[in-house]
Amino acid sequence: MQLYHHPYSMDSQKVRLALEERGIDYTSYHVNPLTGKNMEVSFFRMNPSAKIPVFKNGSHIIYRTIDIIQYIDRLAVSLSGEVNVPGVEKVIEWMQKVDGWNPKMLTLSHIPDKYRNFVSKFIRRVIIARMAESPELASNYHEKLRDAYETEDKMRDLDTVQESEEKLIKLLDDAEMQLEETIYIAGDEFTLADTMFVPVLVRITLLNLEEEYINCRPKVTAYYQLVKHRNSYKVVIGKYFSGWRKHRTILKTLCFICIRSIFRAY
Ligand SMILES: N[C@@H](CCC(=O)N[C@@H](CS)C(=O)NCC(=O)O)C(=O)O
Repeated sequence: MQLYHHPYSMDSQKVRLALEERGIDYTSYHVNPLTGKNMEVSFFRMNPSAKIPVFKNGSHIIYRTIDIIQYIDRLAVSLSGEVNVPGVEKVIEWMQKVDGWNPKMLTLSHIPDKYRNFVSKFIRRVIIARMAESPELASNYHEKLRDAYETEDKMRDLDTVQESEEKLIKLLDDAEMQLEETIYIAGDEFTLADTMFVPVLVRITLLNLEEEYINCRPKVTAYYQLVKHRNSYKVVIGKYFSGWRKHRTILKTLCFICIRSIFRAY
């Protein structure tokens, strides 16, 4: 089994937490979308959406995060011979609710224009370079270029950013209410709904928005502290986000883009 992912991608974190929690071994491939690695022909041919994560088991390839997580669950159940836990509807309901929030707009709106434009321009150049290498994939690459321009337009529309913020607030308010009654997000056991929800909190931390979104919700704050003790959290998140490590990946990425831009090596 292979997972194509990146430590900073929220959806990748969801899948990796599920894999760790279920104790499933896999081969890990890092694909950094900020350096345009997701546009490389071999990856792009397998996955023309260029999005991560992608999970591969033999010839079976799964692209949607929620589908990957449900597949992992079925795999774990069949490996361990256990029957599914009760309360599964609540778990699915929460998984879908969390899946409904896309972090893209909120994230981009908190990156200074200067850096955002620099990275976006670099990615567009990478797409054009890969398109020249593989003209047979041109229409798919064109679609990614269109996406990139559309995202820039959306960023200028304050309503889109506000919509994303409102959706996040609703999700966190619902979580706060739920956590008044249960220890975890879909009951008193840690479930796949939690593996999906924790990365949302991690993204808020990464954007330095804890004060605004987390600390004002006491139940969510306590829950976040609790899940940080889990081994899956330490492996998937802690390893990359504790102290100076948080800055290392970002710095490495920016250096890569700077050097490639200087030498026009896309
Ligand atoms: N396939 C995912 C979406 C994943 C997604 O949006 N991934 C982001 C990173 S978290 C990505 O790969 N962005 C790069 C791009 O769009 O080119 C799903 O539908 O659940």
